[in-house]
Amino acid sequence: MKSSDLSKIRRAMEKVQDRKRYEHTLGVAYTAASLAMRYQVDIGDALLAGLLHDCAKCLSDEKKISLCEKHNIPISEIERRNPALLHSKVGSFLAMEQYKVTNMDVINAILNHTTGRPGMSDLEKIIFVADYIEPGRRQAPNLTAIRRTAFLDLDETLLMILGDTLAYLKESDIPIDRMTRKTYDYYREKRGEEQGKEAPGAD
Ligand code: DGI
Ligand code: FE
Ligand code: FE
Repeated sequence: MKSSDLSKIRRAMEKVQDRKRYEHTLGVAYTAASLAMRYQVDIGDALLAGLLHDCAKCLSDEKKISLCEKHNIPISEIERRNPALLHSKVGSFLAMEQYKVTNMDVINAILNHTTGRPGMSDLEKIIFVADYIEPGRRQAPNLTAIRRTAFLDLDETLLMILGDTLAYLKESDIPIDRMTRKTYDYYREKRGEEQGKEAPGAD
């Protein structure tokens, strides 16, 4: 991806997003680029996925639903009840159709940025994490520790974010998407297996 293409996409986001969302978009793109440097992921891919991750966020619920219906994108029961959840799915569709992104890792990073999924690539993890820790985010608990951990251990950071998100959703009585819990369980089990292997004397 040429830097002129990235500038074009940045300007497009400035047009389709309100000011606060655009500031968040820039924060995610640059935070993702920093994490890409740390974890040796392509910096251009991180910037592109960061810029586009919320490209469908400012569409109305009706528009998100009608785009899904028009293009045969399935809507789950929980998405129908919480159409805001659809912005990742619709965003990954628009990234392909409207912004002509062909790199499937970038598309998956957009698609999975809200709930995560088991077995994420490093780029997917980076966008998921950058979305939560970018400098403009202020309200989440434990941000200081999560930001520090992001530059030490990506899987541990996923667990911290997913744990806090699940707790927040439960507390607020907001229905939980099955994938959010599945992702949390997957990374908790993965950590358990890794710790089991590292334990002294374990065989
Ligand atoms: O689009 P952003 O606000 O930048 O961030 P995001 O795409 O991660 O969306 C954040 C919102 O998504 C936040 O309010 C929590 C919510 N969310 C995450 N997992 C779930 C969820 N909402 C529901 N209903 N169920 C989930 O499992
Ligand atoms: Fe989002
Ligand atoms: Fe976001």
